[in-house]
Amino acid sequence: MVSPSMQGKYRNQQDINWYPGHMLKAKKELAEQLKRVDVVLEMRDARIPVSSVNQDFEELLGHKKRILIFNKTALADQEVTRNWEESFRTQDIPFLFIDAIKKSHLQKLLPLSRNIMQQKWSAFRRRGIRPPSLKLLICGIPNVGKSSLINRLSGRKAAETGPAPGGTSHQDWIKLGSDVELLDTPGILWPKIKDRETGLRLAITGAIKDSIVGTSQLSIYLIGILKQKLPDKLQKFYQLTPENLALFPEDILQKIAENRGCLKRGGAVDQPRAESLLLRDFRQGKLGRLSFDYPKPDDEV
Ligand SMILES: Nc1nc2c(ncn2[C@@H]2O[C@H](COP(=O)(O)OP(=O)(O)OP(=O)(O)O)[C@@H](O)[C@H]2O)c(=O)[nH]1
Ligand SMILES: [Mg+2]
Repeated sequence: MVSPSMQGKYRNQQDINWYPGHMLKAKKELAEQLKRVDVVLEMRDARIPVSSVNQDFEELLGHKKRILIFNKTALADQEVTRNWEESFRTQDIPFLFIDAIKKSHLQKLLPLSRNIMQQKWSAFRRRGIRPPSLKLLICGIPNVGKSSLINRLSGRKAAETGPAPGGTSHQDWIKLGSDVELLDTPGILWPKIKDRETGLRLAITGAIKDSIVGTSQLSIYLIGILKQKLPDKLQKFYQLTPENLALFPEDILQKIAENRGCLKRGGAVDQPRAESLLLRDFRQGKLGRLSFDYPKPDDEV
């Protein structure tokens, strides 16, 4: 999935890993809860449907009934998302592409979950027993929007959310009305991210905390991709000239810092400030929609 130019650029650099103790603990606690839940909502990032797959879940969830939820669709390239939807339609696992903030397609989630339970509940009803409340567990990589989805579904601020990964530190059952309960869980990565490009994609979309890769490398990686995929947006948003765009990413970052007034006392460029600004603008969608994983390898970044 990695283009030759990108492979060359990052081949010799360190692996990217983030697996603090709380993730191992969260994984064990997740395993313990599984028998209590009816359906698992496994959340991935619509911009990186492949890079956001935690293979540990495959093992852990086994034959558990599951819905794949791809969140932050409003930040992903629309055509690429359509292609992903097409490719998932050929598989027999239910899935939804949603956006928790824009509230798109959220209304499909509970009917889909109930539908999955229909057979079991019909058996209850035949025996004259009222089915118990629907118990859903939401899991996924950090910062993908699990708690935000819960808040949207419940219509209140039931779960803690925030721009940095690690917002949810412990499991929490949240009631949605009288017949649905949802278990929020902390985001979990895996012990060893084998390829660096996957690590970079997880970091740029916010699943790995910035200090692991460093904002400098992340910004340079991002500018390289924006130059290729969204040059007009990059140029316009930061008032760059066409000549600026032809520069190396490091030099473009310098121009962004100058144009945005990211200067230290004395007038020298404050590069860390410009890096944080760029990453924030990108993550808020101000630089346009961008996908990093592609179902068609030819479209790779
Ligand atoms: N644009 C956009 N941003 C989102 C969406 N969902 C969540 N966010 C933002 O992503 C950040 C993380 O959201 P959370 O809901 O805390 O993510 P989480 O998966 O619970 O994170 P952890 O608890 O750290 O695992 C917040 O800044 C949210 O506002 C979405 O659908 N679209
Ligand atoms: Mg959370």
